[in-house]
Amino acid sequence: MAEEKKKILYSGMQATGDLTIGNYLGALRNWMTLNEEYECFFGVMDLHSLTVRQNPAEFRQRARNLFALYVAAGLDPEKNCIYFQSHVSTHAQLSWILSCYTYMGELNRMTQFKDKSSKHADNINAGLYTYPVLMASDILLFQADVVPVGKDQLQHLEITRDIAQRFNGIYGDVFTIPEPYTGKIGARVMSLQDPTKKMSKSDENTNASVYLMDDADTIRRKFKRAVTDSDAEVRYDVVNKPGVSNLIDIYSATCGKDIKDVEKEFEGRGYGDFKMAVGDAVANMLTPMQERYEEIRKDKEYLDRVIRANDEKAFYFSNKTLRKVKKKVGLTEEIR
Ligand code: AQP
Repeated sequence: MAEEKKKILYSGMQATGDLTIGNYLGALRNWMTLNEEYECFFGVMDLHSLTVRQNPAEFRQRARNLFALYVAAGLDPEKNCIYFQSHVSTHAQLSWILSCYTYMGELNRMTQFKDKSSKHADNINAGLYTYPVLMASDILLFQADVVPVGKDQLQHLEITRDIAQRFNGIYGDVFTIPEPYTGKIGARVMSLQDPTKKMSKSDENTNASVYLMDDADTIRRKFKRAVTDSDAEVRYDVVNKPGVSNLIDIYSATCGKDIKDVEKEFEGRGYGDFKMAVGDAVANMLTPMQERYEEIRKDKEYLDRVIRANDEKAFYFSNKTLRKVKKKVGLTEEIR
């Protein structure tokens, strides 16, 4: 019997900072098992990262490190397509075409543009504004059926669907209309210094985030200094005890324990003990990944080979869509 064709899943991360345990527990860790059910494409979204000014030398390193981390975290580059967005020219090309099918009124409604422009008031560039069109292109090029998105990206997935439906309405069925991924979603990890906002890789306060490459002492120190409250009871209550609740979430996601069991485990033990346990658990989770990462990062030949093969696969796949789009809109065919 012919094997049933897997649905396609698309996701990626920006190289805007070193990955945090938020990126890991919230996304990367769950990507590992998705390839059993889906054909997966994961991008290093380096073009998106340019909407914020980057130091070129650091950025180049960081993007390569991000790729190596995908592999170190357990993403098999033979079973998933993991690649650099900037190496695959179809992204930029489709993005231009789709920007001609996107209305300013739609982009004006994007809340992330408003948030990011207030954060980077000295650099409100057009890329920040048209970011959702590039994101739509990423997804539509691969004919993705599903996209794992956090709440803050849901609006961008909706505009992706609108653009695709508009295009299909004019030219026939060109794009698959993507759905949000509804499977198991990872934990939402909050800042250790301000538990009302999410942990972010670009947060300037390095004590607010635990990075995947932090050593065990640094991790323990960051958890020890994490902002909590004064009543010393390890109890889950996001509204009144956001700091402790965030630590419970992290511990629960790291050890695979239920929140109720975590509360029971630390009943009457105070915050000092609890913070130490969270620090130890996170350090133990990260150590094997850090060791694999060091090995992979040193093996230039292996990394180059895997990057080349995956870039080619991503180009081959996405170019099928781009060629179709170009034909539909009436661009002349290339003569080679
Ligand atoms: N704190 C978090 N908790 C759970 N999941 C998170 N993700 C990010 N932060 C948390 C998930 O990680 C992926 C990374 O997506 P991205 O690189 O495109 O950017 P982002 O969501 O804006 O992540 P950051 O770390 O906050 O980056 P900056 O600082 O550049 O804005 C996504 O799947 C996201 O849901």
